[in-house]
Amino acid sequence: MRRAVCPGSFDPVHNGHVEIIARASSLFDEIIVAVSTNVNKTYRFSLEDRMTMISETVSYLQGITVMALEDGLIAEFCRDQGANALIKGIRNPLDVDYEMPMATFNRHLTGIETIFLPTDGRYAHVSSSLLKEISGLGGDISEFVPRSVARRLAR
Ligand code: COD
Repeated sequence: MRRAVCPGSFDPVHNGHVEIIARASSLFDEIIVAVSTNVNKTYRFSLEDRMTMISETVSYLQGITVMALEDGLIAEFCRDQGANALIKGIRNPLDVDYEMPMATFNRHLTGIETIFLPTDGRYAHVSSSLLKEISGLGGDISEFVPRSVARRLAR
């Protein structure tokens, strides 16, 4: 059984995330979407809401489990879950610069390998923080988020 972890804040999940999760699920038997609960971070959506939005969105895919990523090392989470790889979506060179040292540290910590999947061009400019800002100012972001997310953002 090949298992990979897709970690993130997912505050909220958007179509760029979903596309990466879907592509990862075609490469592995099982994907754990690990939703971060960093106590030093302020989230717009509760952990429960972030997990619900992901579960609703990826329900059409087989072999996806959504879990909370309790505070701690992602490398240890992967080891505890018996995962073979960590999956990260890459939008641009800045993402590579940010992710490379973490990938190296994570491999050093527990041997977990990181696989980088390049984003689909449609989502290279998309981030949760920009979507929150634009929707908060009345902009239309419906093209970039699942329906359940658009509804919650509009509230
Ligand atoms: N297209 C494709 N991929 C995307 C897009 C997009 N438009 N937007 C984001 N992504 C990717 C990101 O690159 C990331 O891989 C994933 O989707 C999640 O993105 P976010 O923004 O929801 O999540 P982040 O970046 O806030 O998540 C950070 C983690 C929780 C992964 C990170 O903080 C972590 O690993 N924490 C665990 C603590 C730890 O072990 N620290 C030591 C590391 S060495």
